[in-house]
Amino acid sequence: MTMTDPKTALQPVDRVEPRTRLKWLRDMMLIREFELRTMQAYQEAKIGGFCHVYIGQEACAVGCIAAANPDDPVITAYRDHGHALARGMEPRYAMAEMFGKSGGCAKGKGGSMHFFDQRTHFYGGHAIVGGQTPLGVGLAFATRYENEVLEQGAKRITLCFLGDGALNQGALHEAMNLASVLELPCLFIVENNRYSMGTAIERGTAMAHDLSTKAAAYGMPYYQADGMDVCAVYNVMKRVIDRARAEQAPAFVEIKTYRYKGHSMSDPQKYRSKDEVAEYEANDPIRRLADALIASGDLDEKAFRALSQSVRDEVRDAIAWAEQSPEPDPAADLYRDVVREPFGPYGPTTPPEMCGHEPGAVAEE
Ligand SMILES: Cc1ncc(C[n+]2csc(CCOP(=O)(O)OP(=O)(O)O)c2C)c(N)n1
Ligand SMILES: [Mg+2]
Repeated sequence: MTMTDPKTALQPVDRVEPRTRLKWLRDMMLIREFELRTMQAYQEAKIGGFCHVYIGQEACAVGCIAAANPDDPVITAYRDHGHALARGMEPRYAMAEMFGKSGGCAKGKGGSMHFFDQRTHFYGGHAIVGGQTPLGVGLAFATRYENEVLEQGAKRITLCFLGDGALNQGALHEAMNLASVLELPCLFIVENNRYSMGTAIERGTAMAHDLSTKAAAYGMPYYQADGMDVCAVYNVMKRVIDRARAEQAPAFVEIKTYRYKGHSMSDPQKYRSKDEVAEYEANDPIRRLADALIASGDLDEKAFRALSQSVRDEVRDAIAWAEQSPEPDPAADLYRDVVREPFGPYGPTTPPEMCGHEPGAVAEE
């Protein structure tokens, strides 16, 4: 594999159908509304523990996941609500997890940072910075092994998202090395939002101005996308994914993005100016796509308002559902789905019970 010029390596993708771009708009709006309500519920002490919102970064998850197949594994860090929803996790299922209720995707035992949904091939939600990257390589190994050795399943690729803060974790470098040596179809997708907690990337990361050097160290092609534009993300990712799927090889993608809110719910944000935040907000990916659809005649303000209302209704319903979902039962649930015996026997994880609500068929174990 050789170094790739991110500007010339990718041909433009054909114009995407307006109907598809309207779906992306709704997906981004759903994530935004879900998280605004999450912040409110957190302030009302209905949600506990750590909570990191993705507001501003929605185009990354939506654009990348739109370019993948539904059975391509997705894995990410703790800022995971957007990826799970973009992947199709039911908002009820996601909100109940935020509330720590037994109807949540991890039965209320994971919370905000540990979403998981096997049926949509969403493998978490991981709180250790960079910890998901060796797991992403393991998923890529599994899909390649299934396809080539067991002759089961199509060629798949793994979307392994990470923050810019994970660039300096040893685990990432071991993972990238292995993916390259074994030629595993793992896409390392860096959501470069410029900060790792309060540390600006150039303060903590060598060669921050040119992350292609990270890819070059492991012989991987490097690509770059504007994360404030969902169509641009899709355009890049469609080509990257098609190529990685065909070649069954890794790649490294940098998506330039920005988070509007603090790192977590308690962040005085002394490390950046209000003007900087306002500059990015003025280039908001949701407004940008809505304006483009209005300009092309595929959306009008009335339809946009109706879309906003439907998203608000869906999230309100998710909150109502989460509120009435039962608390986990400590006596019955504490050791459920926990591997206790060091040498087995291991049983399969039991699928979450939706407490009377079943959003779709549960994947076969
Ligand atoms: C191994 C490890 N070290 C430190 C932390 C504490 N920590 C939590 S989030 C975070 C910042 C990570 O930033 P980045 O990867 O850029 O992701 P972002 O929050 O910007 O999405 C740190 C240092 C941790 N969770 N894991
Ligand atoms: Mg970051």
